[in-house]
Amino acid sequence: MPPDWSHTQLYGIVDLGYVASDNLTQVTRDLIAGDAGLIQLRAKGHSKEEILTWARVLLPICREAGVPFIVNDHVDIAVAIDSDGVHLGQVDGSLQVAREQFKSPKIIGRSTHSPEQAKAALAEGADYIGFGPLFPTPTKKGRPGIGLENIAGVMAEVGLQIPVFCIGGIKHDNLALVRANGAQRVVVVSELLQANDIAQTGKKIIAALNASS
Ligand code: 3NM
Repeated sequence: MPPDWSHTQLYGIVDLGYVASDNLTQVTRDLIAGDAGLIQLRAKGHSKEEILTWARVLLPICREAGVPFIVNDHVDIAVAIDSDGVHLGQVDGSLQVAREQFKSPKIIGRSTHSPEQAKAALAEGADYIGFGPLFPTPTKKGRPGIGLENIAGVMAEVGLQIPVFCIGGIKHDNLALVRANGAQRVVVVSELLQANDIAQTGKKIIAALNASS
């Protein structure tokens, strides 16, 4: 069984769009030190061979820390390295088919971009969802921000059953607003990966999520 990540508030993505390949290990360690409770390897545009190589290096780092390691997009790579799970977008196929590829229970997440997609992912058996992009973001170009107005509804309809990670353009500076609209968990990519001190920034993000005002 993967470790219990169900109380995780910060999901860290090691994104090759921001991290040089020779820095993946250090960034993964820094995200874990910043209390990211789930780590994903995201390497859009890279070959399966490269991703497999990187995933093999990062998995044991996460295992040792007790943080589940999730592979973005590639079920076959996740199966090959026996990762803790896989994250699939809207066009990446059925969650059930993905689940059947693994020999043991795994964490399977889905990106969702509307309340309808969020509910459908829950019905389809997702273990968690991403919900966004709340704001337009250079990390996922070409998508409009969906805004904050549907977070509370999705939290009520989906978030009581599976973790909902809000994503897309979230920064320490807008966290109070994001939280005020109902978010309890977030994925922060560019701000974390571009921070001078990733670990300290991660902790600051979690503190802001838990602030009382
Ligand atoms: N998925 P940043 S938004 C990887 O809405 C990703 O599904 C999204 O990066 C979605 O924190 C996104 O730099 C990018 O905005 C998040």
